Amino acid sequence: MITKEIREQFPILGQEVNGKPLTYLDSAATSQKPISVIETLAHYYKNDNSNVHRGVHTLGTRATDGYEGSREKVRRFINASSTEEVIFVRGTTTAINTVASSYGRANIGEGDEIVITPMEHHSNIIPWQQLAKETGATLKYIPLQADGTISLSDVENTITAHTKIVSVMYVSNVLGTINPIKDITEIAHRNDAVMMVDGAQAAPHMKVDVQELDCDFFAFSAHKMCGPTGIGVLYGKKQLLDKMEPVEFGGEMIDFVGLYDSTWKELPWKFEGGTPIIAGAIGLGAAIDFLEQIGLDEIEKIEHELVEYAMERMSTIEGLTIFGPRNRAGLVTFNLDDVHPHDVATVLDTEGIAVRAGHHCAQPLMKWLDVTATARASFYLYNTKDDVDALIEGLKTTKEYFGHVF
Ligand code: 7TS
Repeated sequence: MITKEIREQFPILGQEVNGKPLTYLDSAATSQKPISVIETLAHYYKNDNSNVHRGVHTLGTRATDGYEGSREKVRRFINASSTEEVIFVRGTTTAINTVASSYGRANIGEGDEIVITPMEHHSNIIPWQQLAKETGATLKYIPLQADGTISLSDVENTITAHTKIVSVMYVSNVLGTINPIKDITEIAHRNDAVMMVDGAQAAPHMKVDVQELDCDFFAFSAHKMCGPTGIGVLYGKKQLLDKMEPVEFGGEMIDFVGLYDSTWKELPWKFEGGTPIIAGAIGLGAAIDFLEQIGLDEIEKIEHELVEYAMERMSTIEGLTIFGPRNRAGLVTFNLDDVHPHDVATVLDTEGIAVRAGHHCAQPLMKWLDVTATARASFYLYNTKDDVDALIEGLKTTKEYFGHVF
């Protein structure tokens, strides 16, 4: 599919905002949805809506087949070895909290270490902070290099025989850094630690193979990859998940319930207490179909060309600072002179351009960058060079608008 054809699949992109054609550059926050995903959700509610794993009636079977069919699509998408290793959760945040609460509480104690990095999203910091506080474990950070990358010698020096869990983002939502997850996993395993990967900014944009990475846990959210909100995935290796306790108890996740004791269903259902996010999971399956039809390699290529072009054009704007390494995923975080990033985003919005401004749920990273906030333009498969050109014009307008201040 050429970009024009891809764009036509996204009805929302055809509108005007503030009298200008919409330029959507906030896909790292959430992606837009193609018509196939929107129609899959509508079709499900119009035709098949029912609860799963219970009734013998036809609608119940259709809903269950759709829900479990999506699990198989996810398994294939990340190359998990079995659907038992694919747990549907609310999103990346819930996936990480599940591992911290279940695996963490059972396996971490005083004197143990949890290793993360200062570039993590809050959802990959706070669950570990809480776990460290509860258990008396130590939270350690792999330091960042000046360009916002991680060096493997620092990883070697930070992970020790006391480390029990290492949790690192694959791709930074602020710097665009692509972390060497396979190497970090190897170092974690050499020290008998388990490796958790926050894949929220990776799974939508590049081919992920959890067996190749050899990570123990991998988390991602459907809404950042053309799917609906409210659904995401926790991948975990079967031998670890088998030994872990559920974190939510109730319907759907039980085998036998007595007055004083109960037993759980087998994997993956023991982690899916309550009526699951059925339509969401089916919508995620449709999103995977869509992404695979275009091809993850192709998507990576589109984004790479866009980010290279954006970096080149943005570097010609005087007073514009770009944060993060040269080699990066499809996003550019920046500040313009001394204009507050919220003001930059507000002026850009008047031009129909949607960018994110703020701390991007990465306050420790903002401190490391020595800024309070930044603006961020993030690309996805439906963006074009015209979007980058609109951003450049918008930034010039912003400079003119605030020109009198300086
Ligand atoms: N991890 C990373 C790397 C993220 O970028 C995000 C969301 C999350 C975790 C949390 O995902 P959720 O689906 O559970 O909320 N990042 C962003 C962002 O950059 N702007 O808005 C949300």
